[in-house]
Amino acid sequence: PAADSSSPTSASKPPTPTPTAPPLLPPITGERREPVRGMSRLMIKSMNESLKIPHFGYSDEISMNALHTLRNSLKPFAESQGIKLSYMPIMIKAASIALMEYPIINSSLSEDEKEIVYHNAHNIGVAMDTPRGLVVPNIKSVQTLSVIDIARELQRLQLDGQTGSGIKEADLKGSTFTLSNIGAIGGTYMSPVISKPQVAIGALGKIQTLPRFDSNGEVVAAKIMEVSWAGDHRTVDGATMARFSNLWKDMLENPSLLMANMK
Ligand code: CAO
Repeated sequence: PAADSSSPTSASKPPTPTPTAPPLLPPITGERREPVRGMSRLMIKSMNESLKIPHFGYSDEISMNALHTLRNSLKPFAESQGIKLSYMPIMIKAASIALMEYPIINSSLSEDEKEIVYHNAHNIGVAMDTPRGLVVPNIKSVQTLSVIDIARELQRLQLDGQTGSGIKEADLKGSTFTLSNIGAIGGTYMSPVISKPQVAIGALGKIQTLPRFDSNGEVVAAKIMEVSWAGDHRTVDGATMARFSNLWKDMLENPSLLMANMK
């Protein structure tokens, strides 16, 4: 029988077009270099020093429900004083009270590593993201300040960080302990880096609403924040860091304890 010319056969298939490669662009070469100046230069120096510190990490989660209520109730008073109250001043004050109980966290190891230097003042550094990059000014003698005083100082430093003249040198010097609120930008956990000659730093994660069990075993919506501490393991051990963190956490979860410990 004659072949059916309408049925597709291999002979009648149109030839598969050979893909043609697009014309190659010339490879991109060259690079852009810029001198490392200002804050970036300081960061290189201080981070190289930090590398010499044997870090350990410790993390925990904090229920922020009570602190959320406290902050909301304090906000109108703070506003009447011209202050925008965030969680930070309360967390800084709680850290100072916990430092009184665990002064080793507010210490330094001497350069020859023969002495531990306990600092009387709690000069609490606050990592700040500014148009010039990361800066860490500190709030001096937090142990003598109220939450409103701390909020006022923080606001002054934030304003300096955002404006032309920048943060003053005196505000950058003498930190004895640092908190880094990376959660204001995002993220939950962090591995913060200790700045010499300090021995500890805490990084605060983003406050999130997550399901948790209450004391009756019921699932509730809880405001949760993770904290990631780093300690210098030459002078601070994990158990001390855990106890310090527990005390700090207790005060944030139960602010009446914070009130009870205020001097
Ligand atoms: N989770 C959720 N919301 C947060 C938060 C957190 N952890 N921290 C702050 N917020 C909220 C505040 O409550 C505020 O909300 P409202 O306007 O509703 O009150 C808002 O975010 C802005 O807060 P803020 O950033 O102005 O104030 P702050 O006191 O909480 O933090 C500062 C100040 C300077 C710590 C912060 O702005 C900052 O720069 N963080 C970045 C730190 C950083 O870069 N760390 C990395 C160091 S290592 O490279």
